[in-house]
Amino acid sequence: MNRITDSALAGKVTTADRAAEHIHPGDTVGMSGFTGAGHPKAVPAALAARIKAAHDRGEDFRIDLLTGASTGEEVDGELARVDGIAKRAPFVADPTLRKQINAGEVEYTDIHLSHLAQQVWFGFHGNMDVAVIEVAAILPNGLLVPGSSVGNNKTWLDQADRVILEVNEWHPREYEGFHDVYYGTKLPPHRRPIEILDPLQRIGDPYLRVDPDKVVAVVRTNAPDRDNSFAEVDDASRAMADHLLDFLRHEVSAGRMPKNLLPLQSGVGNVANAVLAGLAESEFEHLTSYTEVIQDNLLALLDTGKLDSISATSFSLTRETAERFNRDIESYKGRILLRTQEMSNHPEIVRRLGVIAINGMVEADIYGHVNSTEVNGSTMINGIGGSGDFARNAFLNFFVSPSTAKSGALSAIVPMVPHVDHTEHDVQVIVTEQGIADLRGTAPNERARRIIDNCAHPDFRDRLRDYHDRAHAQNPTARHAPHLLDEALSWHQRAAAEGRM
Ligand code: 0RQ
Repeated sequence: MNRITDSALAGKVTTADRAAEHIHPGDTVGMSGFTGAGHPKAVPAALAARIKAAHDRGEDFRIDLLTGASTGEEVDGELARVDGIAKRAPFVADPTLRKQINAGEVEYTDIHLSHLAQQVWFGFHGNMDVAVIEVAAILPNGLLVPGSSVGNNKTWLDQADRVILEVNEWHPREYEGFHDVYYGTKLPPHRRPIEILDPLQRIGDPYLRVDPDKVVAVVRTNAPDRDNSFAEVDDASRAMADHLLDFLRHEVSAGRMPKNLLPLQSGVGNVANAVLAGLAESEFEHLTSYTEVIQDNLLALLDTGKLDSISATSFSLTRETAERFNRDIESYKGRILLRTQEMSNHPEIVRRLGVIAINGMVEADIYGHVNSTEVNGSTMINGIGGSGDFARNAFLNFFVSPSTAKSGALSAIVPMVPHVDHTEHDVQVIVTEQGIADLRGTAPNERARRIIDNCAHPDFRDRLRDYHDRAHAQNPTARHAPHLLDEALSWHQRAAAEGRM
């Protein structure tokens, strides 16, 4: 089937090398891509070759790169390997780029995923020179059928001076009808309410739009998205999933939640995957999901009939599941909606729908502050992603992690986190394989008791209790959330000195 039915844009089809010539040193480039889905597959490599050639000639050539979330080897990997990225936002998962960020060679701005598009509209990130956007098809009059993610593509297409489109035939043409792109966003003080009252409610168009005059090149590709593999569900993940499901049962029996729960958001990672697997075997029915990414087990929940609908901004599937989805795509129509990430993660909607947010963490402290991003307060892992968008505005939020890291050498419950992503004001329930700490309505000292008793690993419990007791004893006039600052910080230094980091 012809994927480009607009004759003007069909006339702009060219090679990736020619397309990449439209990207210049110092440009701010907005690329499509979210959790390894829907990123451009050809132009970034051609750009990387151009950058390498410039560096070989002794010339400077780096770009500032904005995307939806993480991309794939073809974007961050290719560009990082030629030292082609000066600044990056809002999320990373590529090992080479992570290394460069942690070596201080790339400036990384870690931003809530719902914030970046509006910050670009506000002018906080300067002018966007070029957008490189992957789509499934180009229709007449600048209408575009998106593929496996929407992310920030609407904003990049609106804001960029020049646009390069990649039409990837790996995405089924039948994607038409799976998307909802909201074109009603205005800037403050003219904003209107976003009236999504149900996860599958449409408020926008099924298409992205582009001004055809801005399109400088169209490139045809046929390449798969990233293969997002998962570890098998292990005992610790299964235990965390069991604790969490029991907690939800308790909430239903206490009358705080309907029998089919409230719309679910699950973060990326193995624990989230295990929770979804647990739900598939549970008694819960007619579930819904208002989330950011669709992982294998979320799709599996839809297949079992336990889940009625999913609103998200992107897929993040294993290759095998992605290929099966592509074959059976028609059977999912009307049950899955992909929105812009401004809408999938929108605080107003998350709060209105009463989302149940489940996200991973690196560590939590005894008072309930959560670190999701920086090991030892300094070494970036991925970024905050959408966890803050959902957690702060959720009806109920969970932060989950094994109680120890590095084969049991490090406690994931610490006296004071060395970096805070989610504060004590936001965090409601902490889950480890040891148990669950319900922090709702508690003051700091009660939180400390619950977190240490229920969530800390037995190997570390006494040390944490001793810390809390001594902090209490030594601070007679500061007992709201008592700390021994030198000792709290040296907890991490000691771990490093003992070779446990
Ligand atoms: O490092 O690979 O070098 O050993 O941190 O840890 O065990 O792979 O953890 O896959 O569950 O991810 C918070 C990173 C957890 C994730 C985080 C080290 C550990 C390893 C990763 P190594 P694991 P998971 C919406 C939701 C933010 C974004 C988000 C995340 C590495 O959940 O990125 O929530 N969250 N998005 O060894 C020292 C500890 C440690 C530790 C782990 N206590 N101390 N190192 N590590 N715990 C979706 C999106 O936004 C797309």
